[in-house]
Amino acid sequence: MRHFALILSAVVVLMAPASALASSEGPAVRVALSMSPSQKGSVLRAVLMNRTDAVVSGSVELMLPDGISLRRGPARFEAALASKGVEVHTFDLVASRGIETSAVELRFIPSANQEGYSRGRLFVSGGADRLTGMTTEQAIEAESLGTDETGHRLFAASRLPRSLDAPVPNPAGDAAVKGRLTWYGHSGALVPGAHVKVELVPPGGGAAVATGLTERDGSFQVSAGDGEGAVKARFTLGNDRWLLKKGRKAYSWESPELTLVEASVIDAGEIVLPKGLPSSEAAWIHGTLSLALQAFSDREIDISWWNQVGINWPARGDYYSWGEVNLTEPYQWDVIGHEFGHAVFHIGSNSRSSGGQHKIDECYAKTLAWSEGFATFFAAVCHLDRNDPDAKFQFLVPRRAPIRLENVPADVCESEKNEWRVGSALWDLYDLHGDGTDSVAYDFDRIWKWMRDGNRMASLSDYWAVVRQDLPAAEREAALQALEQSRVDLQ
Ligand SMILES: [Ca+2]
Ligand SMILES: [Ca+2]
Ligand SMILES: [Zn+2]
Repeated sequence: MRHFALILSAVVVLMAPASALASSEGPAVRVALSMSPSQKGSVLRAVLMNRTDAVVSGSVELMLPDGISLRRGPARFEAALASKGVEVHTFDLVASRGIETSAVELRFIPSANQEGYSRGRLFVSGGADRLTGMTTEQAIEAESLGTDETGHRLFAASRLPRSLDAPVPNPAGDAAVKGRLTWYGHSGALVPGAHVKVELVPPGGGAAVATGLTERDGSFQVSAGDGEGAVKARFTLGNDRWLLKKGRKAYSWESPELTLVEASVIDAGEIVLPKGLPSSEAAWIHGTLSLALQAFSDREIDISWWNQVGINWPARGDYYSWGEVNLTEPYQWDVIGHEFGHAVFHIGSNSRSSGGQHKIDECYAKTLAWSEGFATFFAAVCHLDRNDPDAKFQFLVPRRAPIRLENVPADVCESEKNEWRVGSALWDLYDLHGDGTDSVAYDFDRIWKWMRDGNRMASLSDYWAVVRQDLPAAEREAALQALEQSRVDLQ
């Protein structure tokens, strides 16, 4: 047994570099909410924790659903949290009527970044005398219709009211279903549900009789051959490139029942995920990942290397580990882009990375800075405008947010051992905003090709060696000037 244990630990050590845990700095202020009954009604308790060594100032804002109000006191006030400080605030809530599960949200908005925030959220229900609370995970569990034998956690989608087309003969001779998938995005507007797996399944469960994918505009048409009778359209947030899940259960929504018509296409109409429910927010993550896919597909870049990546939500932290992306908040587009950038880096290139502690404004191992810097750059390619004179993020590393990529603050450690500067050097190579000594703009297909060309690259200098070799002599100096503007001092 002793030998066995030794062999096992050797295997773990060998595998670690390829699947290293890469996590970004968490929120500067963490918010936790809980609900408890009191003699007068219901008390919401908010615990605010400053996780940094500095004072963090900002505003606290309580957002209540219709039918619930605050007995007294302001719903918004200023706060300054001491270094590593913890503050507890309580709010007396009054419900004017029976409340169906609705979200109570408390945001901490730092003064330094009015666009960014961290939040605590509690799903409350009950009556005038007493409200009870559920965490996001409990609420997702509660609204789920259950799980099926194929490992899907099922939810109900509905059909938006509109008149449906009558069945039309299908030239292909199959019984087929068409329709369109949408959901409510972070802004509250309906957005198309692209790149989503669609299946036709028997209403009582069982094997799918047809499979397909939604298009970029959310539309789909799937064929069930000579199938007949009732089916439901089932939408799973994933495709060949990723799969949204909690633990081992994929997130899936089922439409109302449809009836197949022999050799005809029937119209399922516009299928929409429920508004305001936490499970539907998994779709925001899917929408963000669609931009990562489009960064490649819009440029017709080969992605045959890209195996399906598991996306775990809600998770306890934002990190990439053992081939999976773990996420806390579905609205954090830049954090999601960064963590998925780690997945792309690991799966699509054989670049080296290393784990360990890292602070975005400090210097450390250049291999760690290389992998972190690339992940941040990838988030920028997915989301930021190449012409932006002040390209920046919103939620990434709240301690220093907004993280400005085109204009790095002077106090950030100067070297290729710093991830912020590695990310900004790659950004200058790519962006169209000429500034300082940056006069180049290579599109992502070139930048990705160099990632693929490199062999065991372990730093930005290693990357530059690959770029340098590929560029015509006349372009080398300008490319080097663009990279070195970020004070990365390449070898
Ligand atoms: Ca540029
Ligand atoms: Ca630039
Ligand atoms: Zn990272």
